[in-house]
Amino acid sequence: MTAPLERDVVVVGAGFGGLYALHRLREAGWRVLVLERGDDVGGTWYWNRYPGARCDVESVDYSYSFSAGLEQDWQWTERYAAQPEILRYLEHVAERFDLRRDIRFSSTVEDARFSGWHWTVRTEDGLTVRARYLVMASGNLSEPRDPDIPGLAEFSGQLLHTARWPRDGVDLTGRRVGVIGTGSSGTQAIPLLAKQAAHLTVFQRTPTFSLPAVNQPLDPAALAELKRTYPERRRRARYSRNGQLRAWGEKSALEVTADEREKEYEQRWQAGGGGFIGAFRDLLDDERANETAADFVRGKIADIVADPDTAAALQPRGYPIGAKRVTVDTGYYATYNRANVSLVDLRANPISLIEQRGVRTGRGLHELDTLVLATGFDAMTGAVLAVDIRGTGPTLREKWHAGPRTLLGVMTAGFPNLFLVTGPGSPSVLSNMVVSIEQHVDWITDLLRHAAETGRPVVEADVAAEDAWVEHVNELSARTLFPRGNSWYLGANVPGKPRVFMPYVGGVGTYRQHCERVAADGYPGFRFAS
Ligand code: NA7
Repeated sequence: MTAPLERDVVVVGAGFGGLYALHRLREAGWRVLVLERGDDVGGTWYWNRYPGARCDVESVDYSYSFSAGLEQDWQWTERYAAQPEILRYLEHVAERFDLRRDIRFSSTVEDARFSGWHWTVRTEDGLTVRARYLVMASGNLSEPRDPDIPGLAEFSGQLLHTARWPRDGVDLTGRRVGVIGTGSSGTQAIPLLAKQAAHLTVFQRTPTFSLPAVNQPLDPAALAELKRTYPERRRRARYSRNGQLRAWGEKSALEVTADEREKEYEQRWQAGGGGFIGAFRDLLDDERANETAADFVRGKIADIVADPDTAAALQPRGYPIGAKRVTVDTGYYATYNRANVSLVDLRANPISLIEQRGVRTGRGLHELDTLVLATGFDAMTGAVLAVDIRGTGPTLREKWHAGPRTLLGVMTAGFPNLFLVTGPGSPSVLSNMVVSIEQHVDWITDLLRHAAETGRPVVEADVAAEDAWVEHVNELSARTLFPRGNSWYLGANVPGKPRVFMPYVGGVGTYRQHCERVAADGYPGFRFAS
């Protein structure tokens, strides 16, 4: 057996989180090694190459703020950047900050053990690394899920998952294509698949509330002007509700007249993007307020979709808008007006079986050449638990069997010197991820400096502090409508996964201020030892 590599910190993942962790920790003087399962940088944006893949946060905000030079030099071309542009950006970051020399690619981490005050991390291909600290930057939406549908393996056509799209693309010209799933990935891919395929059949289980992106090219003059005020823009994003500069309505949807409400919704619909959900202060808290927004979107669907039965099947009912992540699309509903697109409502006609030649539902066999799975991810905990992590007591899989438990979403008791970047219990997927990633990595870096300076390098979350945080996170979400949808936020999309609302809903700014106070007070709730 070869001797293990020795480093100060092992980081798992080379997406937005891992790249910044490498840069920041290396600058702070630590010897860092990143282990990445892909063969290049990019994380989410390396894997999700399906047609239409695009970020639903505006590009000027969904980008690093740590380097003024980078910020000024990089030219985003669209309001919402598409996957190839974001991947080019991350490749540029890797070059610019000379990151690749400390990344080992094609390295899937299998297990990690804490003993002798160190983590020993092993990869599938037999590499062993010993490090004092382990940072999981493995992503929240990075373990793709295949649907549990009998017969999936029997399908003899081409089977694709949006999150594992072939690097060289796929030519669907002349093909009969089916898509299962109408979340963000499905709604982004469907309009483009429809343009290429001979026929597209969409298998829809739960209709989504989709909002128009109103994506557009960025005007260079406007971009230059924006860049002049970047520091202020970033500062505001860091202390905002979700890491984006959205105008959040201060009124209740129920205190204004129906006309005023309609006007506000219409204006936000026309402006595009997820800002719609901030039209009134109580849309995510009050069922009746929420219903007014849901009604508005259902009305839009009826206006756009020509066939009344199809429109009715596309209209979401029975859960609040926003409780499942709203999708942001380009031409999604209008796609159903195409002659080569059909919708199968799985609530009326469930899939009974996937066969060699296609998908069988209550409406018979839908013959397909290609089947696209847009069926999502084992979100938030999937990638962390894919690694067998053993601390000082039960394994992480055992500890989290009833749902994840963390202190601030950044550490979990019983696992000294293990850090999570944007883990469950932090704003994470409810925020602009880049803002949250930078905040977590900066905070972890400061904590490690504190540990080194005080000569107590072993740090662990205290169980009582963790219990209190978990309770606080649960209390906050229970006051909202978020737990009312069968969403991946709750783990509801994975059969058998405990139903726990995982992100912190209190807002990015509030969370950041809390973390700042914890650091300023000498990290209460965290125990340091030598
Ligand atoms: P999502 O949002 O989890 O969407 C997955 C979709 O696949 C959703 O419509 C599911 O329906 C559907 N699905 C999953 N399993 C099945 C089965 N067995 N049968 C039929 N339909 C199924 O994943 P995405 O990749 O679209 O987006 C994830 C996030 O990535 C997104 O929110 C952005 O933040 C980026 P369901 O709703 O469960 O009934």
